[in-house]
This record gives sequence, structure tokens and C-alpha cells, in this order.
Amino acid sequence: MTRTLNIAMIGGGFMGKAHALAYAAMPMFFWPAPAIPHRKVVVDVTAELAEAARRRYGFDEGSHDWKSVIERKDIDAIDIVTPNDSHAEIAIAAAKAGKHIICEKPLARGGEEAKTMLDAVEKAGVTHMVAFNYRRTPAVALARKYIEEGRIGTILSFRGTYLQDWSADPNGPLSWRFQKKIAGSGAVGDIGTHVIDLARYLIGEITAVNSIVKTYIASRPLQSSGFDQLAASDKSGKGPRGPVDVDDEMLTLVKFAGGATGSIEATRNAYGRNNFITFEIHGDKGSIAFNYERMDELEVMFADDPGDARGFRTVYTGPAHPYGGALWPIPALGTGYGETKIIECFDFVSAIVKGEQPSPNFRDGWITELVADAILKSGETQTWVAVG
Ligand code: NAI
Ligand code: SOE
Repeated sequence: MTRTLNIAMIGGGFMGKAHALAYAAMPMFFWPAPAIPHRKVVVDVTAELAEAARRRYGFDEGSHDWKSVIERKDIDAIDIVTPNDSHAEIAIAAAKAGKHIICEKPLARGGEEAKTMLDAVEKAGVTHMVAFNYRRTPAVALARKYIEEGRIGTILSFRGTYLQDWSADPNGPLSWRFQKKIAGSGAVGDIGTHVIDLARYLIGEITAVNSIVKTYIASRPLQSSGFDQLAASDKSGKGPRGPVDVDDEMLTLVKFAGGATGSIEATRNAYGRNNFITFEIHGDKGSIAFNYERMDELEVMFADDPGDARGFRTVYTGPAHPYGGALWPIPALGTGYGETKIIECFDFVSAIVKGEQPSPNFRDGWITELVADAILKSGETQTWVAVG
């Protein structure tokens, strides 16, 4: 009979919603499921928030004490979907209690903190995963397949961006994402790390960076609740303000271990851009281009096409492509953010059942933090900085 895995999810905000959806939906797509993730306990900071999350997200129980939940014998896996400052404390306690762990990105507030988490999970021998879900987009996985198969030859260059505009308004609230002690950094850690993860997944290790890191908006209105009000309606600018001590934007050159060159840009201040995760990869036999805002499409150019047919073609992902057999039966019916989390959930549960480490795991999360650290340091020193 299919095994059940009892999940305790810590945090009931934006990612709480996405992960709860994935637990419920994963077996509907990936059937027979490797195991059934059961929504056992959801934890938030107060009993009221925990109860609201329990009812909304379909968990058996709510709690406002993650420490006691982690010690429970009937819990198999801990899902950390809290702001960045609590990832390490919760993950290390969960590892000591012998629980498998999935933790939202960025793994930590820098390489040093991430290493403490990696050491804890490796010592405990539990399964660990960091939730860089964009590499689970079928078109992104297809890009990797083409690269691995040599379809675009030796990789010469990678150009990646993550552009959003939700923080462009100076009267947007001072949420935890603008506070270094909670977030670790700004655009670098919050969204730059997604592109670093994609670059590592598609091209390989980044060895050195040369970066510009800037903060445009020095203060923001204080907000009353701990939730990140990404879409706050009151942007009047009235009321007290507090200092922003993280970056708004970064642009970096990167060198890859395999010899390729590249660039990565990340900003949450790019008016008109929403979830503009893009990459363009050039090889000596072709090119690949991707834009998450058209996430079912992969633009591909093969240099050995006949001269009169040369150019980018659009491949719409579907059943013939990675993860496609489990999703929808016709290409371009439309996948979304939810599907990336459902696939991530499948890979996490599969790894637990097989006793293997999924990718990206805490080691990947740690290496990504080392790249982010190097970018921040290079922004300060205005020099090339080696990673690690
Ligand atoms: P949020 O602010 O919407 O929700 C955080 C939730 O955690 C709130 O319900 C808050 O009350 C709760 N919380 C805070 N401290 C807690 C504690 N000690 N114990 C229990 N509950 C606690 O934040 P959001 O957007 O859900 O972000 C959470 C994490 O997910 C962050 O690390 C963020 O970087 C990551 N994230 C990842 C995304 C992705 O695409 N992979 C998308 C959005 C966020
Ligand atoms: C805000 O920039 C945010 O929610 C990030 O925290 C996520 O990682 C990204 O996927 C969506 O945008």
C-alpha cells in the first residue's frame, strides 16, 4: 500500500498556500504517487493564525509552537515556509529530531549560516531540499535536457535576469524583505538566488563575480503585521518610516568553471516587469531562450538547421517533455506557478521514499549563498571576487 508521510508545515503565508496546494495536488498528477503527503500540522506565530491556516489549507491540526511539533514522533517531514531569519533555527532542530526537511529559498542569510544547516542535515542523515522551484518549470528542465544532450554544443554564455516591480514604489511598506536582520539581503538573496540556481542547474558552478549592487529607496513606511504585504493597498506614504538596509538591485558578470561567461541581473524596481525570469544561452551549435512570463514556451535555435529555416523556433512544453506525462495531455494547455511546486513536492517525496538526496538540496543552497555573498562583497569592493 502507498505509504503516507505526515507533514508539519511551519509558516502559513504566501508559500504556505503554495506548498499546501502542492501536498494536496501532487498525487492527482503523479499517480501512483511515491507516497501520499498528509497535511498533518500547520504552525504560525499565534493560535489564531495557525487555526486560520489549518482551515484554509486543509491541515488536521494548527499550532503556534514549532518546537513541540518538531519533536512529535508522528511527523515525518518538516516544511519551512517562514521568513529567512528562522530557516536555520528550525532546520537544525528538525534535523536533530531526525525529520526530513524542505526549506524555502534562500536557504539562509548567507553562506556561514547555510553551512550550519548543511552540517546539521548531513550529520542527521535526513533528506533535505531547498525550494528553488523555477528549475521545475518543464521548459527549464527541457533546456537542461537539450544542453546535456549536446544539442546546442559547448556553452559559451549565459544571460539571466529576474525583474519585478512590486518594490518600485517608495511608499510600499517596510516588510521583512527590506530588513537585513530578517532577509539577509534584498534583491540578491530574494530573487537573485533563483537565477544563480538556474545558472548552476543549466551551466555549472560559478567561480567568480564582478558586481554592481545598489539601494535606491532608503526608507519605507512601517507596516503593522508580520506578513509580507507585497500587494499592500495603502501606499499613501503617511505615517512613520523605517530604514531599508538591503539592496534593491544587482547586476553581475559571472565566470563559470566550464569556461562560459555570463551575467545575472535582479531587481524588484523594474516597472512593468512582474515575474520576468529570463535566460538566454548561446552554445557553439545553437541557442536557447526562456521567459517565465511565457513559461510553457522554450525558444530554441539549432545552427545545423537548413539555411532557409534558420532561426528561433518555439517549443510548447507538453507530454513529450520533462514532467509532461504527469501534467496535462496537450502542449500549451497552460502550466503555472502551482505546477512548479507540485513537481517540487513530487521530487521531495520521491527522494524521501528512495532514501536519496534531491536536487537542489542544502549543499546547493549553501553554494548559492556563497555566490550571493561574493556578489555582495564585489558590490562593496568594486572588484572581481572569487566564490567561496
Ligand atoms: P509571508 O510573510 O507571506 O509568510 C510568512 C509566514 O510565516 C507568516 O504567516 C508568518 O506569520 C509566519 N511565521 C513567521 N515566523 C514564524 C515562526 N517562527 N513560526 C511559525 N510561523 C512563522 O512570507 P512568504 O512570502 O511566504 O515567504 C516565506 C519564505 O518563502 C521566505 O523564505 C521567502 O524567501 C520564500 N519564498 C519563496 C518563493 C518561491 O518562489 N520559491 C516565493 C515567495 C517566498
Ligand atoms: C518576492 O520577490 C517573491 O515573492 C520572492 O520572494 C520569490 O522567491 C519569487 O519567486 C516571487 O517573488
